Amino acid sequence: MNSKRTVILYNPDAVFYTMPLALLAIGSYLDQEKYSVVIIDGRLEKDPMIKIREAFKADPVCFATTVLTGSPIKDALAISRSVKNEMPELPVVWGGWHPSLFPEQTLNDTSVDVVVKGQGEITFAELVDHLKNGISLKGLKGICYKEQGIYTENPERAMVDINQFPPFNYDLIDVNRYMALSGRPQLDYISSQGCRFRCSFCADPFMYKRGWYGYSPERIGEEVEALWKRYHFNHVHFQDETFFTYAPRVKALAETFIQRKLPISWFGTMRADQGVRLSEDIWQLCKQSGLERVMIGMEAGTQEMLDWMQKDIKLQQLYDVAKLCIKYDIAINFSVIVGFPGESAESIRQTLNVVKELREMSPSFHMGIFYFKPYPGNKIADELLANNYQFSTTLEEWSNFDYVGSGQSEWIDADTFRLVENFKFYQNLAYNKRTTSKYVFQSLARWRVENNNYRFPIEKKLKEWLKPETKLS
Ligand code: B12
Ligand code: SF4
Repeated sequence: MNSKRTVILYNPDAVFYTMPLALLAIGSYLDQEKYSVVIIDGRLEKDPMIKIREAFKADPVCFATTVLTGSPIKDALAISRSVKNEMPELPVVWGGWHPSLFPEQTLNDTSVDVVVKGQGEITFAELVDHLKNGISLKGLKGICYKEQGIYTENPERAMVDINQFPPFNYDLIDVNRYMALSGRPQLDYISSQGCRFRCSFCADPFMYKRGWYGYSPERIGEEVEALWKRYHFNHVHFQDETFFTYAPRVKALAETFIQRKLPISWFGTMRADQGVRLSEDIWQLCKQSGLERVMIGMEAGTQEMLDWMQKDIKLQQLYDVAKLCIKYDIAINFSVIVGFPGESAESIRQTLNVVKELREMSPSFHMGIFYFKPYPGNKIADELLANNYQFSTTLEEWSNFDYVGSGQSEWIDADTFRLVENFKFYQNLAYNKRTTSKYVFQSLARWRVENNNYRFPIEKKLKEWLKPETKLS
């Protein structure tokens, strides 16, 4: 008879098919001799409860799910409630970004028993052992839980170097299925955890306390090569918060990719200041090893706003890193945030002007423009709280939270909001690579953007009617 107990891990429904790396991280760290790990993904199942019920039959220790702020909460909540309903004795554990920010609110829902805060591997492994052996959760570092219905917050667990964790066991998921669904044979891989910076709109400094650990380049090279031999992907998407944190690591990684002759391209997240500091020989090596695209948080187009949000970059660095990417033929996805509390319409217009200048530099530069939405755990939120700003107080309310926001943003007047929405649409048409079939529309869009003239936006209405915008959540 199989004496292994099952641990059920659930990824809530979402609109992109990134591999469920958080679940791979905690699942791979569990003792495989003692536990069978089952990962069920709400994005892949029509009715995830069918698979969850099957797992109920395999002597489960707990049901655990990873939750981001926003719409994933809806699905995580619905599934957790069904689990509680059908198997009331099975502990339900929530981990990841949202419950780490709001452990008490999360545990206010009767369907959730335990929250794991921050880095999850060790805490979850200890938790599962405790639950399996019926040991009290008192003092178990890194968790919050309900003790006879009363909210209990245990001491925090310090983040540890991720090099001490085993490689992810990709066998726990159907890699080929994710690759097919994401539209490209790409491997999602995370090579570091945390971030050393302090941007005041971001959850990372709260979650990882400005700690950062990265796998050694040799380890990444070995793991990626072994995975490539199995799955034959042609692209590696590094999902790190700040991939380019440590230049010698980047250099050695590029060298090992070249030496291993891996026929892959790759993507990584970069800050403008990191890019500018990177020496030309490292840029060269990155390009040679397959660096295809970087993602850079531009955030705002005035030094005043960048300083206010503690981005710790200079506006000029955005142009300088753009020039380097052009030199080495590397694409950039920039991301921009508008509508910070108290941000003037003029500041937003200035940001759009910088976007235009950067986009004009290369058709392989793209821009994602988002509206600011606050959540506690950072300096901006503290200031808002001091001014009696009302944050959501329940999981249901947070599940309606939308970062991208099709509705008008709180700190933008109606005219500026319209301008931003029009700009978001026309900048793509105006600056993307010209094609014969769209040439006339692209020329018109360029004229509109250059002249800030969005009267009678027929092209936009037509496009929205023919192909509604893809949602991020
Ligand atoms: C992949 C990804 C996505 C995927 C999600 C795929 C999925 N699984 O469903 C997609 C593309 C859908 C996505 C969308 C968005 N994302 Co996103 N995304 C990421 C990214 C780049 C990687 C996540 C990841 O896999 N990390 C690797 C794992 C190993 O790390 P981890 O998640 O931190 O997990 C550890 C701990 O948190 C903990 N843990 C996590 N889950 C669990 C569960 C249990 C049970 C336990 C015990 C522990 C545990 O243990 C893990 C190991 O230590 C992160 C940034 C990052 N590098 O983490 C942003 C990030 C999570 N995304 C974020 C945001 C803001 C967004 C978007 C709004 C888009 C945008 N503008 O960036 C949307 C909308 C989200 C939504 N509401 O739907 C924020 C999250 C903020 C928040 N409060 O939730 C992050 C942190 C980026 C940032 N710094 O702003 N995202
Ligand atoms: S650099 Fe990126 S991940 Fe780090 S704090 Fe700033 S926004 Fe967050």
